[in-house]
Amino acid sequence: MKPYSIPVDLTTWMLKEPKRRVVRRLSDMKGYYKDGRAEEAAIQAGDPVVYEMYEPEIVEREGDLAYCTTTMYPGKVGDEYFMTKGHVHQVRETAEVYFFLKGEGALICELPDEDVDVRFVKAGDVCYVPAGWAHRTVNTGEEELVFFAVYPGHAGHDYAFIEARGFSVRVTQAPNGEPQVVRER
Ligand code: PAN
Ligand code: ZN
Repeated sequence: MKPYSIPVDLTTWMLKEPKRRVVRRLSDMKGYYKDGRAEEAAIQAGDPVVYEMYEPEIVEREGDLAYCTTTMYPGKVGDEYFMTKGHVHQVRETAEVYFFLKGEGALICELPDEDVDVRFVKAGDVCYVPAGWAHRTVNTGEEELVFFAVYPGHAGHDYAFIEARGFSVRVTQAPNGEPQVVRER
């Protein structure tokens, strides 16, 4: 790999000409939301895009850094805000830095069977996800939530782990309209 630079659109924060663009619709994450009926109804009603990810380079080599931006759209399934699938890194000994660029939301981090941490974030916040912690982002706002993430190239993404056991908390809209953290177990 050689040194390079790329422009970023300072309004949308999109990376210009990403090598890979991943679009996740609600139907790509069936079973993730608590309210299965609301999830199915939303899929039938148009299957919204929940988030997109833009990667400028495909980096998998140890020693290099992978980075990407994620744009999450506003929305809910039942009273549960739109969220990412969430994952733990395949190589557990790899951390990650998130820089929130637009919007407001929550970052759920969980060290399986040990600890869980939910922090409410907004544009301008930098978050550190330590090695071994599973992580998921939630858009609690009315506009897009955009963030930039950097992590070791060889980290890998273990989605099956979260698909099987979920996180121990969910972020939902309380009757007063504010986001709240609800424990699952
Ligand atoms: C992020 C996430 C991205 C999408 O770049 O991959 O926000 O979330 P899911 O990967 O859980 O669908 C990251 O944490 N990379 O390691
Ligand atoms: Zn990650």
